[in-house]
Amino acid sequence: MRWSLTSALLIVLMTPLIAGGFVLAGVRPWSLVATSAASVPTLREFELTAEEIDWEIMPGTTVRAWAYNGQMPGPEIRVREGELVRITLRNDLPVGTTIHWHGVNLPPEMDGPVGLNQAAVEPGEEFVYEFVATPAGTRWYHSHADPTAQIALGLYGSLIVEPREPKRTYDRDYTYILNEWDLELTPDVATGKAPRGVRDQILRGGELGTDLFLMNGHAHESISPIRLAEGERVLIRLINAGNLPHAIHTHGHSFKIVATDGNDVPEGMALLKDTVLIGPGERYDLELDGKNPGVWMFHCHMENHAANGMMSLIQYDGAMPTGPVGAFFTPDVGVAPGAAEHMHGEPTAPTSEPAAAPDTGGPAAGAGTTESTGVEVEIAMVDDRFNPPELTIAAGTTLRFVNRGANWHSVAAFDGSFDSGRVDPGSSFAVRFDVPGVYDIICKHHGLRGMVGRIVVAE
Ligand SMILES: [Cu+2]
Repeated sequence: MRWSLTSALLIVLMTPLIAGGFVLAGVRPWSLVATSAASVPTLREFELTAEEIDWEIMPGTTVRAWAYNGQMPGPEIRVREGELVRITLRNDLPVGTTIHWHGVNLPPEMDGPVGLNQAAVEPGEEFVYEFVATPAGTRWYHSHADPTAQIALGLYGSLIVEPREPKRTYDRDYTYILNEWDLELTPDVATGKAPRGVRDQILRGGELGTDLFLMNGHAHESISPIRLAEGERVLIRLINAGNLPHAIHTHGHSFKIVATDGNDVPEGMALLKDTVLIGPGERYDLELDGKNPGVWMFHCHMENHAANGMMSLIQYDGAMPTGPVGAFFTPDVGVAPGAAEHMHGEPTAPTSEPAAAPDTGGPAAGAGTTESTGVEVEIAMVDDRFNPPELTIAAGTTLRFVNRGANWHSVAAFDGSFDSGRVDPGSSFAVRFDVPGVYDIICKHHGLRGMVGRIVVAE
C-alpha cells in the first residue's frame, strides 16, 4: 500500500480524534462530567496481582499472607486528581476476590463489593477497574470479598490522589497503614482447609484474635521510622485498615490534623493534637514540624498494641537516644543487634542451646544474685525488662532466660553471638557463657522500650 501525502495528513489530523474517541468510548457517563473533548484525562495504568506469599513481619516471624504484588501492604498507588486510572486486578489466590477503592467517588460497578456490585474475580481471572481519580486525598484500597479474612491476611494498600493544585507542600510524605495480625488466621483457615484456631473459636460475632499490631505490615523495630531533619515539615498519612481503633501518639511534638478521611480540614479548623484516635477505615493526615531534634516514640497509646508491635520512632537525622538504649543504637539502622562495632565482650560465641522448653513456673533460681558459680542461673524476662538487668557470672555458667511476661520476648547478644528468636510467655532459652567478657543483651521485640541488659562473665 502506498501512502499519499493527503492520506498521511488526514491521519495526522484525525489522530487526536481517534485517540480521544478511543479513550472516551472506554469511559462511562460519570467520567464524561469531568472530561471534555478539549481535555482528555491522562490515562494511568497499574496492575495488581493478588497472591499468597511468605511475609516477614519482623526477623524471626514470617507468616503466610495474601497480598498484592508480593508485599503487605500492597504498593502505594499515587495518581493526580482528574487522571483516568485503569487498574488490572489479576487473581492468583485460591479464592475469589475483588478490590474496593475506599474514598473514591466512582460508579457502583467499580466499587468492589462482591455480589452487590460485581461478581467475584475467580482464581486465574482478571478484572479491570477504571475510574477518574477524585476527590484528592488519602484514599486506600482493599479486598471486598470475605473482607474479614482477606484484609486481615494482607489485601490492602494506599491510594494517594494528589491534588491538582496543592495547598501545602511537605519536605517528606509518609504513609502508615495500621492493621492487626492473627497468627491463627492462615490462608488454609480462610479457604476452609483448616479449622479456626482454638483462641479464635472462643471469640464471638466472627471476631478474630490479635497477636501483633502492625504498621505497614511490620512490627517493632522492623517498622521504618519517621525520619526528618530539623526545620522540615512532614506529612504523616495514617490509614486504619484494621478492625480496632488505635490511638496514635507522637512524643515531643504536637501535630495539626490537616485532613480527615483524605479531605482537607478548612484552614483555621485544624486541631493541634498529640494523640489521634483513628477508627477502622478512617484516615488522618498529620502535619508535623521538625522543631524538636531527638529520637522520639511514635506509637499506639493502647499500650498492649505498642508492646506487641505498633511502635516506631520519630528520628531526626544524626540524633541519638538520650537513655541507655543509646548504647545499642546506630542512627542509620536504629536498634540492631549483631553490629560488631557495638560489641563490648569477647568475639567468641558462647555455647548456645536453643532450648525453648516450657517453664515449670518454679522460683527463679539464682535470679537477683549478682554472682554465681552454679551451673545454671535464671534471668526472668518480664514485660519490657530483664530481671535482673545486670548479672555477673562465672565462666561456664548457663543462663536460662525465662519469659514470665505476657508478651513475646527474645534475647540476643549485641555482638551477634547468640539470638534466642521468639520466646513465648512461659517458655525459656538457655545459653552457656564460656568466654570471660562483657555481653550486652537486648530483646529484639522491646529494645526500644528499654529491654536491654548486661552479662559480665568473670574469669
Ligand atoms: Cu492500637
